[in-house]
Amino acid sequence: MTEINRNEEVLRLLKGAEGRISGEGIAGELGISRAAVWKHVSRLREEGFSIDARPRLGYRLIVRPDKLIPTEIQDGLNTSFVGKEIFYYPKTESTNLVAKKLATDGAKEGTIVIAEEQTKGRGRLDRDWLSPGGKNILMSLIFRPKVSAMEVFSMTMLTSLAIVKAIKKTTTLSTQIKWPNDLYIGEKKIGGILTEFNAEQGRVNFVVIGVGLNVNFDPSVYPEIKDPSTSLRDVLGKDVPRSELLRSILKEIEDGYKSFGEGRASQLREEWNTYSLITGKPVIITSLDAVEEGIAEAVDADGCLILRDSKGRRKRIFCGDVSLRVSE
Ligand code: BT5
Repeated sequence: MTEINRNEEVLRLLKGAEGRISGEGIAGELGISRAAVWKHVSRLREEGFSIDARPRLGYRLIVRPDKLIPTEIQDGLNTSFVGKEIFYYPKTESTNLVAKKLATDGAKEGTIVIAEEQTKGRGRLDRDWLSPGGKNILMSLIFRPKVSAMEVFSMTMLTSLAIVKAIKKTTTLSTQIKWPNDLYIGEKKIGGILTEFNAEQGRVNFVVIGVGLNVNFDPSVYPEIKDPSTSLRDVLGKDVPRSELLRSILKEIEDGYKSFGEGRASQLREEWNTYSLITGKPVIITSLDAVEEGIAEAVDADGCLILRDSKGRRKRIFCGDVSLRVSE
């Protein structure tokens, strides 16, 4: 058993105890010394748990922190490989940046990087992703799918679908997906995905999927976010437990990834299309060298948007560097 697992086990016993549990009791259950129990309790305290310790009476868990620390996330996580390895940072530049380095150094598939705060959070095209510390979900996942670079968009698709499902299960709220990588509730953006990958001769070495999801922050504190934005808290009027939501997201992503690996990409796409915010709507698409208008029909197998122009002609728009706006 690793040290992290032991920490979790100690936490599980503290949570399960009605009132106090003695150091001896924990030591006996886990087959470790009382000094080792004390060491784990100290580590949990460093992570933000408030644990009362009384000589002879034992330990009592008083407060669980609202932090996305590995011990909290892994407690009750029922995935087989996603989130088994977690790198946690109270503050870092960008979780995608960290994940890309880890992936280059050989990190295992399913490894995740989580930050409470980013000093250089990024969207696509080097845009900023803004989020106050400790309120939202900022994470990156590492995958090593056996696919060509052309198929990478499926990873963005399965992630957005997974988030929609996890939000529904955890909060009952309905979220929609705005092609290619945004999540919306109503007319407001609640999250975004930044997928980056490394490939050689067309074959993918790794994919890093960055997820920024507004959970408990108040978007009005960031007037610099120009597009209308919201958070789950904003919509529900109460805080959402981040670790529970995150566990659900990880499970849904793993399930989606397994489906994808088993050749069910078209099923995922069909499901994704049912949550699409723009289907059937008039849209304006801006890329570096063109502006195109038309009706968004669907998203095809390669993740391209099928746009029908005013003359009825259909055009495939690659999801690369485009911005999309629903026209008035
Ligand atoms: C995205 O880009 O929506 C992808 C965002 C991915 C962020 C995650 S956080 C963890 C990981 N590490 C990173 O560094 N990034 C990923 P894009 O579609 O380009 O949208 C960016 C635009 O969204 C900005 O120009 C703002 O207008 C807006 N925006 C910024 N922060 C926002 C927020 N918290 N909520 C809603 N909109 C926001």
